[in-house]
Amino acid sequence: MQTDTATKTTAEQRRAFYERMAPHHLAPLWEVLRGLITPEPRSDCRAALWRYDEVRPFLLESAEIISAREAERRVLVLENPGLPGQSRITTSLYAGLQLIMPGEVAPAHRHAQSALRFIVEGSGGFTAVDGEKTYMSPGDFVITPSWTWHDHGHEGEGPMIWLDGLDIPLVRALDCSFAEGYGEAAHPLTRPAGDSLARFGSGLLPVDYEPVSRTSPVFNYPYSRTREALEVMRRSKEWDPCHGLKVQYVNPASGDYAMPTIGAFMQLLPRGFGSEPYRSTDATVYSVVEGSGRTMIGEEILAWGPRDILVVPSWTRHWHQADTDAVLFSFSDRPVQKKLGLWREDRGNH
Ligand code: 1HN
Repeated sequence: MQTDTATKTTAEQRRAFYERMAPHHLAPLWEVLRGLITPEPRSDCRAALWRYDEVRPFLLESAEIISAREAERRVLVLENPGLPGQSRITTSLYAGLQLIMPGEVAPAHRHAQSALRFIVEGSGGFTAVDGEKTYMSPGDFVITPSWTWHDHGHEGEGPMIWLDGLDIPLVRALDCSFAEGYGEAAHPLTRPAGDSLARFGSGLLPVDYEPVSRTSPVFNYPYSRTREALEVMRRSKEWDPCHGLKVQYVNPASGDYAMPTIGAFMQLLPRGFGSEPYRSTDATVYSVVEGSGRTMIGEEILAWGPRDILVVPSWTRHWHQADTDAVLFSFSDRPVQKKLGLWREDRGNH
């Protein structure tokens, strides 16, 4: 019989060996291998729910503590309870709720990170992206592409609140963050409000159009259009057992996701609908637009209503029940996983 010398060493001998090599920046793979290559996704990200009526008072109180200008962006970060202090809502994505009050400005800057805004409350607020303003209303999906100048303002009344989703942890993992301030509150406007939507979001493209970036040239997908589309589509009663009626936001110039790093979706669950269990490798953030119901996530039951935010971790079986007609916006890192050939989904209980 061949002797296996390694198995003869004691735990103490091994520890001494590891200690001798550590100053040389060497470490034994066999001690960590099983934690590195897990048979299934194993995440610290946990299922969580933020009730809007609990969060909103803190957000409004923040306006008494700091101005939007001083804060640069007055945001309460939605920290995943399993990832405290890391400014992450999932392992790969950041989310926060941003408040801007009438007359305030969030000054112009740009960064490598891509941002989405999903409008939750208020009207009369706007964001300007690379020289074009768009006014924002609840349910609108608004994009700030990587490295575009952007500032926000508010010409209306009452608080303006939206959910920010950024690829900050992804960009951090790749160490490719760049950022700069414009130096003035607002970047100059070069196009009228609504120009991008008319030019690129009408089933038309400028003749001979060549994309200038990987992000959609449409930067505000108004809820009025999305909601109307869902309402017409529901008439055919083709419900997906796991998703109800679910659509994804697209870049009209490529047919790809609207953003290169974040996929965004909207779904309608009719009153009384109970979805079948589903899981996918992209941890997903949901923002409830309309209606109420609950989502079962593993062993947890999260009951939600309008404007609540919830997160489903990677590869965690979940299903929804809608008490009323319900509309859910969601986003995840699905475009990244799909491009890398890593994305998986699993329907039902197998
Ligand atoms: C940012 O630029 C915005 O432009 C919001 O509204 C949140 C969080 C971290 C870094 C940059 C915005 C952000 C952010």
